[in-house]
Parts: sequence; C-alpha cells; structure tokens
Amino acid sequence: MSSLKEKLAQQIPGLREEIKALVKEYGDRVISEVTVKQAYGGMRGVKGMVCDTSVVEPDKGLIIRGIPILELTEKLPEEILFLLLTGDLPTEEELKSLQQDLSSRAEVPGYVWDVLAAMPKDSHPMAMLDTGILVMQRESVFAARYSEMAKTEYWDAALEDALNILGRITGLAAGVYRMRYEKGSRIPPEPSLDWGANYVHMLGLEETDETYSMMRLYLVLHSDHEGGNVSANTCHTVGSALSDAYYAVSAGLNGLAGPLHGLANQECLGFVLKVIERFGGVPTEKQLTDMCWELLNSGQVIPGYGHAVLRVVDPRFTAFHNFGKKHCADDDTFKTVDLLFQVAPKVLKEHGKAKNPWPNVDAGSGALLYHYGLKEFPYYTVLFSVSRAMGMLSQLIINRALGTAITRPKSVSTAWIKQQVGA
Ligand code: CMX
Repeated sequence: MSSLKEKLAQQIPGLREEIKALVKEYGDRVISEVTVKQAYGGMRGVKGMVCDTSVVEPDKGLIIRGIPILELTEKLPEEILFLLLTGDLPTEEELKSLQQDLSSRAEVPGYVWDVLAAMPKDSHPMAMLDTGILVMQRESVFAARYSEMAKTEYWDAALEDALNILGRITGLAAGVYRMRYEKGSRIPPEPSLDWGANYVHMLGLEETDETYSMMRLYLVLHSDHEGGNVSANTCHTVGSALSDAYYAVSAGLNGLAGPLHGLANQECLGFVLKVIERFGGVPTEKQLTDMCWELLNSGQVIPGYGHAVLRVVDPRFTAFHNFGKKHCADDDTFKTVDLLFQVAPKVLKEHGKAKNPWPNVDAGSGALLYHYGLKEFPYYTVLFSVSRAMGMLSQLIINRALGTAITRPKSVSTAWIKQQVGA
C-alpha cells in the first residue's frame, strides 16, 4: 500500500465519525439563506455544499488546508496533491512514494491516441483532452468494482482511478499539444523528473530550471479553488451519482473550457497580443485604457479581471506577477500584462458594474507561458486542467470517503417565487 493510501486509510474512519456526529448534533441548524436574487444569480454566496480541500476568502484568496497559497509557491504540485487529500504536506519519503506511484501509471493507452487522431484537425485542445480522459473510462477501477464493493471501499477505488488519471494526464495533455500543433512525434515520459518538469519535457519546451519552476508554479497555483466553482461543482455533482472519476473529471473540465471560467486565460492573452499587434509593441497607458473601453462598450468582458468570490487582487496573480518581474520583466507580453494590471481596475471601477475590478489567476499566467515558448494560447486551458484535476479528484475521493449524498437541490418555478414573495 502506498503511503498516501495508508495515511488516508488511517484518517477516513475518524473523519466519517466526526461528520456523522456533527450532523446528528447540529443537523437542523441554519447556515445559509437564499434570496430571490441568488436563485436567479447562479446561487452566488449560498452555502449549500461542503469542501474541505481549500477555501477562498473574499479578502485573502485561496487557502489550501489552512495554508495561504502564497506560502506554497515553492512546493511541488505532487506535494500539493498530498496536502489537498490529507491535510498535511508529505514527508520526503511520502513524496517519493507518491512520485513513484504516479510515474508507474504514466503510460497513456494506445487507443487514446487513435481516438484523438480521428478527431477533426481543428478540434479545440480542451475537446481533445476531455475526450482522451473520457475514452479511458473503460479502465475505471471504481466502475469495475462497483457491484461488489461496500460503500466504505468507494474512496479506495476512487483513489485508484484518480491516481491513474493524474499519472497519465501530463502525458495525455502533452500528446494533445504535439498532435494538435504538429510538433512531431510524442515524447515519452522521463521517470527521473518530477511531475511538473516531466510535463515540460513531454511538451518539448526548452528544458531549463526556469521553465521547470514556471510549470511547477503554474500547476501549484491552479490546483484547487474550493468546491462551488463551475468545474469543481460539476465534477462533484456528476461524481455524486457514483459516476466514476473519468466521467466526473471530464465533465468538470468541460465546464473549465468556458470563457467565463478557465478559458479566460486564452482570452486574456489573445487580448494582450491584439494590443501589442495594434500598437506595434507595448502601448501607452492611454492607448490601453481606450482599448479596454472599446471592449466594454462592445458588450464584452475584460478577461482575467473580476471574480465571483474574490474582492482583492488574486494572490495567484500576485505569484505569477512576482515570477514575471523576476524572470521576464523586459518581455513585451509581460510588460503589457503589467500595464493592464494598472489600467483595467481603474476602467472597471469607472464602468461600475464588476463587483471586483482586480485581476484573477487568468490575467497573469498566459504571459509567462508565452515567454517560455508555449505560444499556442488556445492550449492554455489544458494546462489549467492538468492542475485543476488534482483539486477535483481530491474532492471526489473525500466525498466518496465521507459517503456524500447524491446532489439534488430543489428548483422552483418563477410562478412559485412570485407567489412566495407576493409579487
Ligand atoms: N469585464 C467586464 N464586465 C465585468 C467583468 C469584467 N472583467 N467582471 C464582471 N463584469 C460584469 C458582469 O458581466 C456583470 O454584468 P451584468 O450585470 O451586465 O451581467 C456585472 O459586472 C456584475 O458581475 P459580478 O457580480 O462582478 O461578477 P460575476 O460573479 O457575475 O462573474 C466572472 C464573475 C469571473 C464570470 C466575471 O467577473 C467575468 O466575466 N470576468 C471575466 C472573465 C474571467 O476572467 N473569468 C475567469 C475567472 C476565474 C476562473 O474561473 O478561471
């Protein structure tokens, strides 16, 4: 048994008892209420689900298992996975055991490549990634064991599926990149490298310590963002029907592919490149301000700005921004992103609609990827997905461990609401 599985096996019975006792003692206590505005407004702020892997505080941003994200930027993504699942950072031995486990599961089956090769050449890389995950569903340990296993074993089968998906996802994602952008044949994994560095290797980017660090940082920062966002919530809902991790994660990632969610990084870099092209380099503050207004006046959003929960600069943006200032301060793309950071909040405040005028994670990530040679920005959400799969899968395993019920909130009709409020 791997040390991660061992640790979870020790923790889970206690967790189950804790939740059972909490619900028994306080099950009828009210923790939230719902207004008409919230019912029509994407349930914003309604507290109706539980997620223990991370929380997002409006004034602080992402906190993973009690640790603010800015204190985790030097960690490896594998350490974050261990932290998400168990609440503790791994010891050196536990880290090594997890890395070996992931590495032993890295081979992507040949039929996945056949399916992807049959897709139209202009398929979006996200459609290719999600298809690649979904087509592997036939290998689900959870689905195979379902009819014979006890409920108390669900987490164990879900963990097997999760580790298989995470072991393969970097190779799959790198293969999608090389296939979609005709970069030549696939590059096999290099077992001596950590998860993030290996991804750089398989993508075929220039392999330097700086590129490795950038990728590790990227994979750490995007790993989780509590449970209510579109991708996590979707993965949770699909998984709550006891659909296995392949179904649940690919569903969640389909949500991440939306321009108001993970695709915003592609949109944001697209905007930045358009700016550079129009002005033949980094624009002046006035030129960029005018372009932001053009965007807003044509009814579009400024991608990478605003957030459903955050009300401050996203610390994940800060982490990317700090990395960029240190390593690529002279790069035109980074300089334009930097200028947008000065301009966009002012414009959004004056515009007066967005509750949060500050940048989110998607405002800063693209410039770094572009700088390190990953120029095909429709691919960026795939990188986000590789990282976010860690959070979604951790939440899924914990939910199967706790026996979380099938999701079924009550919907009401507009006629019912009118009657209820006496409209
Ligand atoms: N540019 C222009 N208008 C914006 C805006 C932005 N960046 N952010 C919010 N607004 C607008 C909304 O569209 C909304 O307008 P309407 O009233 O006309 O519908 C109004 O301001 C109020 O929205 P809000 O309550 O501040 O924000 P929401 O919780 O509804 O939406 C989000 C949050 C992220 C979808 C929104 O800020 C947005 O569209 N941002 C740009 C896209 C983006 O960066 N998404 C990535 C988010 C992070 C992630 O999930 O990866």
